[in-house]
Amino acid sequence: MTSSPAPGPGGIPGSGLREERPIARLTASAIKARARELGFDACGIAPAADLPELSFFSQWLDRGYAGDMAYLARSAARRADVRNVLPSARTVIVTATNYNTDRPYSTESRDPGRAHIARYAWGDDYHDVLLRRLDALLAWMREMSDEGFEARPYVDTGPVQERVYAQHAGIGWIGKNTCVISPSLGSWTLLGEILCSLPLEVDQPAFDQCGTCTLCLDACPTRALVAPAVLDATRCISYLTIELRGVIPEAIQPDIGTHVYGCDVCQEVCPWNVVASVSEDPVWQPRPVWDSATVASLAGLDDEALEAALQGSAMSRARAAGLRRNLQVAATNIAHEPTPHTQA
Ligand code: B12
Ligand code: SF4
Repeated sequence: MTSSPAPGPGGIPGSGLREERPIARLTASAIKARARELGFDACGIAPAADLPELSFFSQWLDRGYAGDMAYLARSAARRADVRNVLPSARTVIVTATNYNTDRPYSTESRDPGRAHIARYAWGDDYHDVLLRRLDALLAWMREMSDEGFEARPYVDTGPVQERVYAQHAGIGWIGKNTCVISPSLGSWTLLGEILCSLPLEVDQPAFDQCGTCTLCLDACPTRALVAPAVLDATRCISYLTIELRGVIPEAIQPDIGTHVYGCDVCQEVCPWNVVASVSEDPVWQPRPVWDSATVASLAGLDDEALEAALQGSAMSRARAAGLRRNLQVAATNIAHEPTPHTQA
């Protein structure tokens, strides 16, 4: 994923030709404008520095909150600071992309058989979409730069604490639900970044605007948010339905309801998402198979149809077997749901 530095200024070696390159075209504001043209909804620049929130990560691991996500512990040293990933890094260019569509929230559903799938997974795989856009941004930066520089683009899977850099790039603050909340976009955004050796002008960090609100902590079906901005992933439906291999612990299964892939509840109840921006970008629009899906409709698909539906989607991470396990839990929960006659 490392991009090789572009040739420095001064011409094309051995050709006798001088390369024409106007100076100082690669400014922070030019990068942000280009990012918008490429489909990112926000872009900011954070310093590659000792940011105070970076230290929470090791405490979080020590408390066992990462569960079976062993890759997080394995890469802890690199995650502690982007300069452990790219020693020359001076700045982190952070992008946020709104993936929200106009469909209702899971918390608004009145159909007990409805299969809830996390909003970010309804369209194309965001890793591919955003990495392509970051590659395009980086290629443009190289064209515009008078000097060679080192850079690495990442979306989600890199050893980078993306939310911390997003906060320090002024994109939004880390909310009590741990999501980055932008005052203008809400929290339905996906992050991507370029670690960069250029000393670009950095932004002011975003400031916390959660105030006294605790709606997300109160609404979490599994009480995974153990304190403001502290998530015990082992209790989070997103972890249980996407990351966890094997059997979901029986005691927590009833609380999962009909969430069959990920969970959006702590964002759906957030006041900053009440009037959330909606994206018209075709890549985020729900695939017909997930739109209005029920547990029964998905359980009725054979393996071939399920694998085809997962192709090119972020849900391919769970694979058909994982989805079937989750559908089984959801079907049991529907069967145990009290009917209007048995309700007190
Ligand atoms: C592992 C992981 C998960 C895990 C753990 C999530 C978590 N909250 O830690 C699980 C599988 C549960 C998960 C779920 C989801 N994820 Co996820 N996940 C990641 C990943 C790969 C690493 C996150 C990480 O390092 N977690 C460890 C904790 C310590 O880090 P953190 O959440 O960033 O924590 C900050 C705060 O919690 C706070 N904090 C922590 N401890 C303390 C203590 C105190 C006292 C204080 C004040 C603050 C504080 O500061 C932390 C920074 O250190 C990132 C991508 C990346 N490379 O960063 C995506 C990422 C965070 N996930 C993302 C998404 C979209 C989701 C889901 C919405 C998907 C879904 N709908 O199911 C849910 C959201 C659940 C939630 N409320 O967080 C997006 C978030 C975008 C955004 N706007 O915030 C990211 C950034 C991926 C991306 N590239 O867009 N995810
Ligand atoms: S994603 Fe769902 S389970 Fe996880 S913290 Fe948010 S509300 Fe709780």
